[in-house]
Amino acid sequence: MSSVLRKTLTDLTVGDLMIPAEKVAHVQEGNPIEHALLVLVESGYSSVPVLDLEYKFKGTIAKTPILKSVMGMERFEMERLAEIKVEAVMQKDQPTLTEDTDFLTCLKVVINHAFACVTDEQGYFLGILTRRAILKEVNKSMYTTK
Ligand code: 2BA
Repeated sequence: MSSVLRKTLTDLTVGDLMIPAEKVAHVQEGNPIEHALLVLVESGYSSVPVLDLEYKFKGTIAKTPILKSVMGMERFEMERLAEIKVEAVMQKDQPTLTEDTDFLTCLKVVINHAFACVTDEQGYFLGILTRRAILKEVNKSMYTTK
């Protein structure tokens, strides 16, 4: 039996539910947005984490701000995708969690965010917690508690 099954909802922490860093698609802040768009389109995700060269969490990047940044008066100026850096377009004001963050805090965070990044005390990226992981546990608990 997994640790997730043995615990009640309120005993769960981020560490029980997160997707580890090695399974998460990400880009670096110094990459051109062309690379970020390729990662987003290839992975199928609408938004992914942005890290620095040391693997510290810096923000997230999504398809819509990338496309807005190359939107001209009459057309998308796609040649500019190679000139603009991820750091100029990424969202910086994103919530972060630590592995010991409790379930109720996670539930509140995923109301407004499809995922939140998990970091250690130094800001090194450890993985993500998705809305799907939280909803799965809520759904499971509906069938196991009265
Ligand atoms: P979105 O890309 O907007 O995806 C919304 C939901 O659609 C996902 O919810 C998932 O249920 C489904 N989905 C989208 N693309 C998928 C794919 N390639 N494979 C499987 N399912 C896919 P969540 O699983 O709750 O994920 C929430 C958000 O977390 C995603 O939003 C994405 O921005 C990010 N994310 C999830 N897994 C990721 C990973 N391995 N690497 C990078 N980002 C990830």
